[in-house]
Amino acid sequence: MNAYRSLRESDPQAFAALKGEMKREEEGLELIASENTVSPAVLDALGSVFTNKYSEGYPGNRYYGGQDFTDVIETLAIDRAKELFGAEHANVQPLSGAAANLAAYVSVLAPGDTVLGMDLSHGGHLTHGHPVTLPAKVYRFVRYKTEADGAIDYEKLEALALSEKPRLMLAGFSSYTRQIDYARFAAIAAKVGAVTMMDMAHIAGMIAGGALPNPVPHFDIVTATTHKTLRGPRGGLILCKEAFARAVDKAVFPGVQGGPHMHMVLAKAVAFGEALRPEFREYAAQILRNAKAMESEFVSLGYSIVFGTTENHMLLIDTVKSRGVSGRDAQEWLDAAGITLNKNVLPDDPRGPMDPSGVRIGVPAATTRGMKEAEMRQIVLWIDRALRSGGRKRELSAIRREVKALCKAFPIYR
Ligand code: DSN
Repeated sequence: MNAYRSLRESDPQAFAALKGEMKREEEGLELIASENTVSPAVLDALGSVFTNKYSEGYPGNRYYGGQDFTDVIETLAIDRAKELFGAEHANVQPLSGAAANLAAYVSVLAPGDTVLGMDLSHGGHLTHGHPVTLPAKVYRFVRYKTEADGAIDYEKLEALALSEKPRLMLAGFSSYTRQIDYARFAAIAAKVGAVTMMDMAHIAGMIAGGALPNPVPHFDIVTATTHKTLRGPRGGLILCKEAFARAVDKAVFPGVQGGPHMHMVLAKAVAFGEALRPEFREYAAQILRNAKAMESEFVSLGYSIVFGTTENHMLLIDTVKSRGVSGRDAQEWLDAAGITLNKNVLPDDPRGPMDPSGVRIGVPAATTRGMKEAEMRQIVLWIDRALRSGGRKRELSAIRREVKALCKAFPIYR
């Protein structure tokens, strides 16, 4: 807490909110699949003087002076990202995953071009062509779906590609638990002459840690965020084949962004350095073991697992089918019990996105604080108790006390 002395003294109101968030994170269980907790070194980088610096351009070729050290850190981040994923080219400037995806589209598409992307309720992301987004107004997105068993039917996908003749075929997801067949996907794209793109935002850390197959050799362009399983600062990343490097760099800056956020670039370099260490491989493997432990406990309690099973860090549970509780109630009751997750639409969900049929659960943050299979099983029992509680405050408070005791044994920032 002493580290924040200046903030406490100069702005007690802002400091009070920070203190509240620190307590919330330490005392609660974070199960939002896209969240994680960064190391103290990444936090140091984010709070550094690099936030003061403008650096439009790229290392060795900037628009403003004073770039001696920005060039050092951006080159470090680029080199580490390339090493981590075996990529030919890396752009570490995207401010977020949405910005990375937008820049990727701009780099290869002309307005009106057709893109195949995964349907939102089947696991795709908003930026993969949902009608409310800007890319969907500029490009023509055609969205593919998953099958009843949770898999993608590649024969159907090929038929769709042959009939729609996309310029870009996009793989990737934000609420999907199965492994994509990268080679098959790329082979279909090759048949129709489409550029291939994979959004690996959710699973970048598991890929970096060797727990999941690497899409980079198969795809022309791969986008990611750096703050999910990769456990870095909030931000985006684009990896691509050398042939796309110039177009991608131009699309990021000046195409869709201005000055990069260099404190974030420093933090990315630090996080990539951490992900290159052997401990990170163990972390990625434990994420997978923890997700499977949760799955088997949910199955033994009779829960309906969406997409059939999990092959990554997250699970989707049909709470309506399993316990007659809507996704919104489940999220609210669990919040009251000190367990944070998000309500989530399920494939072709008959309910709206603000009160859908299920929840998404992720284990990366709990795994970061050292929790293993036994804790995962206990967490599932608490979730089940909360969903059976009918929202009764006394029961949710009792669970919260138990959650707090467990969290105390697994501190985030010692
Ligand atoms: N909001 C992120 C997620 O939760 O999956 C994706 O951008």
